[in-house]
Amino acid sequence: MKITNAQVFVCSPGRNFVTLKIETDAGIYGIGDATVNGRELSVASYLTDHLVPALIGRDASAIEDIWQYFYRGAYWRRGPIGMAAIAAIDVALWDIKAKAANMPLYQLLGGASRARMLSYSHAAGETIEETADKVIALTERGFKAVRVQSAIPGMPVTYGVDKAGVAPQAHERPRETLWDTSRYLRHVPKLLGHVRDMVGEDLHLLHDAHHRLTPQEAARLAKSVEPFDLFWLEDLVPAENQEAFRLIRQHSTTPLAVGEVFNSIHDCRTLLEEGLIDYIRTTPVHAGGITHVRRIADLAGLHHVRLGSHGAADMSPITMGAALHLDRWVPNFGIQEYAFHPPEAQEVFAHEWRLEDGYLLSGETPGHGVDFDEKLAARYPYQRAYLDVARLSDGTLWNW
Ligand code: CS2
Ligand code: MG
Repeated sequence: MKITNAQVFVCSPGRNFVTLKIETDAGIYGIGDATVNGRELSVASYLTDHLVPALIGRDASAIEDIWQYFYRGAYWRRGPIGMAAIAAIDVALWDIKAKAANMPLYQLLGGASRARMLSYSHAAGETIEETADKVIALTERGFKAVRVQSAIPGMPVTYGVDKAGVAPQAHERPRETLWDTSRYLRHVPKLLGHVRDMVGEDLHLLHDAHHRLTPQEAARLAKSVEPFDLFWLEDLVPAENQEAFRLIRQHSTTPLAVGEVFNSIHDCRTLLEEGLIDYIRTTPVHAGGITHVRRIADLAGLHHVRLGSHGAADMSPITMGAALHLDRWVPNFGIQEYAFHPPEAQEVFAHEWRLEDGYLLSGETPGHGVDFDEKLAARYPYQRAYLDVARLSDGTLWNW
């Protein structure tokens, strides 16, 4: 089966997405997600200008060889842009192979290890009380796990909490937000303690520190929230320095999750091999597709680490589809994040996967079960948008 065409679409149904469609001489096509929030056009160009010309004419069934060709053959390996481009090709080819085999994609990976996947979504409020109410509202929708974030008194804007519920899309240049670690470290134990008191013992509670702390501050926070029995604390520290997690591990048994910004197995090898984390957050679109996340998941499994893939709304429903087929197969599954996509995106990316009583179901149609409506997508043209930037009160540029 030969690849006859590959097209890149950049559209903005509620937010920007980059989609790759690969067509073959068998009349079967596959789609992949290439979205990197805030750098969409870079990935689109990496595909259109550099990878697609060398993709046309190749054997669509040779997924591994194509992955190796574009990874090793690039010379400039790794990095979020190149790995997202390779990921889009990889997921589209897995979609094609599963359609050609007339099987849902998880069957090609080794079949189902579970029927449904535990999921979590986001509760965030301006106050601790409002946040608790939103947590309870998600439990009433069936969620067994909820990520808990709230505004921090004295900080005008806090990550994950915006009046509209979603960070406003900054189009001219990034919105600059203020960060104050001391206020944050004092507030979060109160927030999580209050919510735990309100919801009881059974509900899984998660929290995302979004890369804001130093290892010492992270160890302090992880220790301070131990009484609240969290499912995980996420992204406590920027993880370029993987060894820094040894300090956190020595001071606390609170489960740790890292990895949504990782794009290769090398970004997490020490974390996994030394058991410094409990969940790895890599996801098909950012970490080289199904081919590479499968390798990361297998290494993680050797070291008692479970897969807890990133599932924010700024990755298209294609990535959710691919992730759920991985989740369905992977023996060391932990949890799947699901932050609801904008309604326009739900229309452009028709999908079989669905949420039911707090669990996600992958669907059984051949492929990953997600489609892409090119005509409808054309109604939502790309609009440059930036992620926020954070600064400390003295103006120091900080991690967002
Ligand atoms: C967050 C993301 O869902 C999460 O865990 O870290 O929403 C993250 O802020 C965005 O994906 C950044 O584009
Ligand atoms: Mg996160």
